[in-house]
Amino acid sequence: MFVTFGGNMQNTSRQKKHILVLNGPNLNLLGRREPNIYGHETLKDVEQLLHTQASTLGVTLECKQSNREYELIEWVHEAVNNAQMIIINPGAFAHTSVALRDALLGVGIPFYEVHISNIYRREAFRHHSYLADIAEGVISGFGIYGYELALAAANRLIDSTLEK
Ligand code: DHK
Repeated sequence: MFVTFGGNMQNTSRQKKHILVLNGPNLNLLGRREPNIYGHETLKDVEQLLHTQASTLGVTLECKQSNREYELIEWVHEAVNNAQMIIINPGAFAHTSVALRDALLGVGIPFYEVHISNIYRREAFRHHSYLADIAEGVISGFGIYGYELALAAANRLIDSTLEK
């Protein structure tokens, strides 16, 4: 059972740890998309890595990708029923979507924002994220390793919340 205290999710059963991993537009093209920037691994490779890491950590994961803003928003809304943390690579929606920001604010689930590339070393329009200031943390420029860092950190954050 999940209850909300001041916007933070708490698992009163102290058992299952569940994390939602969301990838936004064009991340389905990982592996073939600008490999000099995004690397050679596919999204499937990334998700497999995360599932392996999750089972070691004792966390369950749900990984989803969409090119549609509304779909990502609906998944954020649905996460209120089962996820204690969200890891999201919003793709270009980071730089455009007030609606995705509002959805994350609306559910109050803590989240980490991940970017494969270092967005601050790229075009100026990528330097601003509508999510960054409401995220627990932002990881940018570590390649796909950024997802693994986010998962490790999310697991620790959930543990620290459950201990309280
Ligand atoms: C992915 C995208 O699709 C871009 O629109 C962002 C981000 C950067 C990434 O580095 O993962 O600007």
